[in-house]
Amino acid sequence: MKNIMVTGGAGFIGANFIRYVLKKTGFKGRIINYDKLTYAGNLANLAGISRDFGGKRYFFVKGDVCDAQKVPAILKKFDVDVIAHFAAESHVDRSILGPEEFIDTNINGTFALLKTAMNYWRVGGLEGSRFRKDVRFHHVSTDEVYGSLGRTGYFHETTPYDPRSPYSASKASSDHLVRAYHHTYGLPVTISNCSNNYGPYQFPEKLIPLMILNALEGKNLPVYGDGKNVRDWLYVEDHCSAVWTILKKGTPGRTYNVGGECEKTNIEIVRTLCGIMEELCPAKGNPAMKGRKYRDLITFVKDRPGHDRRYAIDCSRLKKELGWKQKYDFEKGVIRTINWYMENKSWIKGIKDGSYTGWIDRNYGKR
Ligand code: NAD
Ligand code: TDX
Repeated sequence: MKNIMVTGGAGFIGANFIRYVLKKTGFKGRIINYDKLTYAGNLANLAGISRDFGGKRYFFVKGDVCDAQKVPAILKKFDVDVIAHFAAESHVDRSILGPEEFIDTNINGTFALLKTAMNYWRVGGLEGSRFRKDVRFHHVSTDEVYGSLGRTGYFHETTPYDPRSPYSASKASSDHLVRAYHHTYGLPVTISNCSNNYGPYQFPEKLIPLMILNALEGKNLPVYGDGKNVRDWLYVEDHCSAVWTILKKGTPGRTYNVGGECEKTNIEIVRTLCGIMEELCPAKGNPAMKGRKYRDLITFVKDRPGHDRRYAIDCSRLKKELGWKQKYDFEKGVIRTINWYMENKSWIKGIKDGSYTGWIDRNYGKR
């Protein structure tokens, strides 16, 4: 791996992945962060990286994965040999309110990338395609493609797809396209299906950061339905190490499930967060709390339409075949996450006042 294009590298997981690869793996090549900078993309997620590696080993390019002119130009300009495809519309609630962008980016965007990667990496004609030996297309996907579980059982790599929200349907569709490009043309792809992530730089529309920020501001903590839906939680750095492991050791054409082996109901999560926050930043000392405890803010609200009841991942393939394992247990991960949100007030301010969307890369084009 010499030149890795990370799509969606200004988002939550993509930015953590770029940090992880440049700082923790010994990787000596270049990373090209290709991101459209939607509401979820924030170059402040990469501020230190840009300062330390910018223009030498880290490059940002603002662009849409659907752009049939720009993507090939970037692959050529940087001689990209690996694509780590994180870019997506990622929030289930938004997909319910407006699915169009999910279809455009998640399905058509992945299709456009596959076509371009194939054309750039192919050696010879379309019939019986052959590819450069050193290339890889890694597609980052979700456990939500498998549908919803009852009280028992796990999602395995062989579990039939049964997506139930516009978000998961769009991700399932993109997974099928990625696999089709492998089976039909031989494109060297790998796919990972991961459970719920949490950690630094997560946009505060998702459960954990939303609850932390609302609690700090003394606002209600909205729990959908009866709060008994179950998710399997993984600290984001463990997801990054999983993707890196798959890039290094994964078999082309293979899918790997990634999970925290940490099932919790939503209400358990919210109560745990409240408890840990009482220790780290007691409500008593928080003027916004006006004498209440964080737990008093918990409010049950109308359920999400079509709300999947339980997700649980069996990630034994990744552990047994590639030797990956999680490093962070839930308590350790959550303490790090709460501390990060308490210490990064200017990042939060940028999101709250909208100023984070004003970032542009003034050096691109001058390099
Ligand atoms: P995110 O919403 O935080 O970030 C998405 C990034 O993609 C943003 O920077 C955005 O600007 C960029 N983007 C969106 N549309 C684009 C387009 N058309 N062209 C280029 N860039 C575009 O998402 P995330 O939580 O970091 O998720 C990253 C990936 O991981 C997604 O593919 C998601 O489906 C998958 N995933 C997420 C989780 C999770 O818990 N967050 C779990 C499993 C899988
Ligand atoms: O305010 C809330 N209250 C609440 O009860 C929010 C935002 C969520 N929830 C519930 C809904 C879910 O059961 O918490 C659970 C987690 O919700 P989200 O953080 O929105 O995540 P989820 O819908 O599970 O999807 C996430 O994990 C899989 C990511 O957003 C996806 O991108 C990923 O593929």
